[in-house]
Amino acid sequence: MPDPLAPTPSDKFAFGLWTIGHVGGDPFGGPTRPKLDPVDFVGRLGEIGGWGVSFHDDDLIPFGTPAAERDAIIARFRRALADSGVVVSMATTNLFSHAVFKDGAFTSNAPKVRRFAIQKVMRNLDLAAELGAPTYVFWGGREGVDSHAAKDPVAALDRFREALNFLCEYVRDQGYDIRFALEPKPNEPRADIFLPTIGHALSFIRTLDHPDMVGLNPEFAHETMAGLSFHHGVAQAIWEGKLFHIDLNDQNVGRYDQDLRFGSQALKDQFFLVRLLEGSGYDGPRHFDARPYRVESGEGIWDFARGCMRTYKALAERVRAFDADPAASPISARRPSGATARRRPQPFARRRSTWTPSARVP
Ligand code: GLT
Ligand code: MN
Ligand code: MN
Repeated sequence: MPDPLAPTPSDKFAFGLWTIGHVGGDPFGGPTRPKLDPVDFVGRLGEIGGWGVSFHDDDLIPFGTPAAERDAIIARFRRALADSGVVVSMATTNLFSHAVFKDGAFTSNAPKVRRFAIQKVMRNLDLAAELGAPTYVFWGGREGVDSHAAKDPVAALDRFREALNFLCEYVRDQGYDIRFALEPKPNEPRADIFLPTIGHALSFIRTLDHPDMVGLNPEFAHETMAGLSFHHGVAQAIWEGKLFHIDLNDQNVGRYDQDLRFGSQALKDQFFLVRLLEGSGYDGPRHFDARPYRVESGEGIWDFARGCMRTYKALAERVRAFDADPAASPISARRPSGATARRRPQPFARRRSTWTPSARVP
């Protein structure tokens, strides 16, 4: 009998190269396992039923790689995608590792850094389009401060908006079929990061020139770090038509960004999250931004990946049982349905015209 919890491509499970491929380093210790070749990564992911892969530019093509070598890496990766059947479900930019971004990328106080950051995104957008990624994520890890004296937060939001407006125009000019998804996080690696929560990001999107092109990539760990209900945050993103992508993992309240295995900690929260996603009509990737434990190695990292996917399917199965249980009917009658989600107006779209720049704090 087939295993009902075995992942299949129709489940749309996806992983970033930096997740299962994480080498186990943390702020207090170096790597504990070797780097995975992206080609082996997609081959293995396809074998275990994964559907999509995501990557930062630097995950695939190390920073500073000469052009000819870059082309060879891309050609090799393309072949691996074709052989494995794995699709590129999302791409993003590393605007946080290199020292040039030590004080931010789009919101750096240095105009040269801001320009370089935009060029780095444009270059990887070209690759994302070439490889068919429908979604491009922006996680502004360094877009913040460690001291409030260091940056004018109002000017920083202007700069952030200017960068996204420019990049939206670029995507339109090139005719790429790509939408942007902002990933909020309250802190780490900066003491305070701009656009710290789903709510902040939703409000910011309304101020953009092309708000329809921009949505969210919320992450369970990040919203939980802020002490908020991920379930309610995701629900509001769905309600506004802004859930473009999602980062699934697990997290303890009040800790550093743990990126734990999906369903390893807040099982009840994850149950209601799966119920919300499955009932809402969301048909995007179920993307795991989780990292195998530092003690893990070899086959263990793939057990970790399988565990994320199986747990999602196990919870989806429990959700179906819950909603079919007459004892739960007073609750399941209020289940979020796809029809409801589609019928919803998008309130921000109607309110957009009432927003003017002068309404902001000068
Ligand atoms: C980084 C971060 C993640 C983001 C990635 C996308 S990078 O690993 O911790 O939450 O999703 O830039
Ligand atoms: Mn995280
Ligand atoms: Mn993430």
